[in-house]
Amino acid sequence: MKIYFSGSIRGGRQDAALYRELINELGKYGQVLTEHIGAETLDEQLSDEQIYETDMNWLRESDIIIAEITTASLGVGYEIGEARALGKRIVCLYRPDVTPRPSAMITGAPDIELFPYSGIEEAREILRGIFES
Ligand code: 6K6
Repeated sequence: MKIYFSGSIRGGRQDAALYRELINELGKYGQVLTEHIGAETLDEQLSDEQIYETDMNWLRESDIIIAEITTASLGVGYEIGEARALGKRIVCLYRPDVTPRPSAMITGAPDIELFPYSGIEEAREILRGIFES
């Protein structure tokens, strides 16, 4: 199982530690192609063109995309749209206590599975349900 985890980078890094925990959890169910999303420091070596090319290849390769959408990010929204066009299974997690109403283009889209949650323990339960059912 190849998992594409999507989370905010230039949209804001306030949830980076939570992304790390989610990525860690996802590692129990498959290979997370995008572990760097949880990195403490950002790799500034790659050009934007290299980032785009690499990420699009990983997206095509992946079986499922898990996006944490609490922090609004253009890149995450773009990846969700591309994943939909590629026919991938898309799961979006968000914390309504922080972001009660994520973009309607995500919450209103057919085929996108949406899971509100309050913290890592609840996220673990949700992921268990997704990967073990
Ligand atoms: C980040 C962490 C370590 O190195 C980096 C360098 N930057 C990026 N590397 C890989 N993917 C990126 C990078 N910047 C954005 N992305 C992709 O866009 C990721 O797959 C994220 O899910 C998404 C975040 O978009 P923004 O608009 O918040 O940056």
